Amino acid sequence: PRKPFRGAPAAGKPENMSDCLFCKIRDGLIPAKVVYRDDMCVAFEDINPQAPTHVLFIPHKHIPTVNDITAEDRELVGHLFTAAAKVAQERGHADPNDGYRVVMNTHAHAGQTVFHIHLHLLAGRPLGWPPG
Ligand code: IU
Repeated sequence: PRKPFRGAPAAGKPENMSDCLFCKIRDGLIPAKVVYRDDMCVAFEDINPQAPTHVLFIPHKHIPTVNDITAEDRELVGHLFTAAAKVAQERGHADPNDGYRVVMNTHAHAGQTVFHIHLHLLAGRPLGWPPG
């Protein structure tokens, strides 16, 4: 398994957002190929794509993991899915003969390496199941 990029935030200790890679991409401090942006989320091409389409959808709000999503984040998290579906459709992946996968990894066994939630959109090739 891959090593965590920054390590999981220590329990009970607030994540240092100024040290968050994806907060920096959100703010344009680190360059990324942004493909979609609105008032709630930003989407950009994954730097190490695992499929012909590999786009990451992040909320503007810094939320470290799925464990940290609260009831007040419901609209935000749902919005990540509608944004991902929109980009998938624009790229032709909404076709039943094509298809795509959306996934969020959480902590060590799932291989989470960046602790700002991100919805992966993967498409453009047959995707094996179950995932590794
Ligand atoms: P994960 O679910 O936390 O494992 O996904 C992190 C993703 O972020 C992974 O696919 C990386 O290739 C990607 N990424 C990126 O797009 N830009 C970066 O500067 C870094 C990681 I570091």
